[in-house]
Amino acid sequence: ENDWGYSGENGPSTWTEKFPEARGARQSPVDIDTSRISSGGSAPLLKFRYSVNHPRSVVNPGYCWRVDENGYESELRGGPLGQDVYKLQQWHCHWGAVNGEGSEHTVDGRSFSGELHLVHWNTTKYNSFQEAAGQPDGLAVLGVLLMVGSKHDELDKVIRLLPFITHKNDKVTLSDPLDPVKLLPSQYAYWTYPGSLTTPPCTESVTWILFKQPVQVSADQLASMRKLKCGEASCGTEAMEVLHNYRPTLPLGNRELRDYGS
Ligand code: BO1
Ligand code: ZN
Repeated sequence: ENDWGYSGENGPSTWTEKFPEARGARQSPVDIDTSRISSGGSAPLLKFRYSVNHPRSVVNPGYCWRVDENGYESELRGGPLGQDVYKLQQWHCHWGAVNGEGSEHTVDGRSFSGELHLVHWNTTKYNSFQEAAGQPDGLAVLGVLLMVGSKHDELDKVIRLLPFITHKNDKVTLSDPLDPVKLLPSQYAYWTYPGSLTTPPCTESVTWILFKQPVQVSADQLASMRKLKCGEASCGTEAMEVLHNYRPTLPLGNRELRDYGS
């Protein structure tokens, strides 16, 4: 049972009571203050190789929608990741109660309408996602800022299934081919910094790679996300909607924020 969430009683300001790591100095998200970035110079190229044709699970864990890759082969390497190879575990989304808010990271104080997270773990050094999630170089999350615009066709393969996973712990199988690369912007310039999971346990194990170029989704697609409920079906009509699920930004402190690409 999840007792944390995004409401007044169980929201981000209360997480530190049960998850002391949420008080740490390497927390996420952060505001990307473009005036204090160390330029990385020439961009180390990010390389991804994702499987397209395999069944995926689309899940409502009670605080977002999540697509599980179910262990199928994939590779993320390059960029700030050194020689290590990372594998895609799952991807999910954060959004706001209204358009114009909902991203976890902000850029010069500005919020976007949502943020997609593609969560990878270091298979070079660790044997499982759970093991990697506890290590400082265990995870790499690709962040994609979402803005309101035209309908996103690849994402729609998931959005179409959301009415079938309205309640917490609901789960369906997505059998259509889906290419995770199509969820990324066309330009691969990014910001990177060392951070944490943005939900409990807020473990400080993530190399964040946030694409500078936002991706468009439609207002209808965002509205479908807000219909998900955080309670189980047995709660009946009382189960509340996940109107928003983003953590406010935390101080960057003395961490280095690097900029790659133009
Ligand atoms: S995020 O991309 O920073 N929003 C993020 C947050 C949490 C997870 C992945 C990405 N995964 C969590 C699982 C928990 C598990 C934890 C540590 O990883 O949801 O169930 O305890 O392994
Ligand atoms: Zn996330």
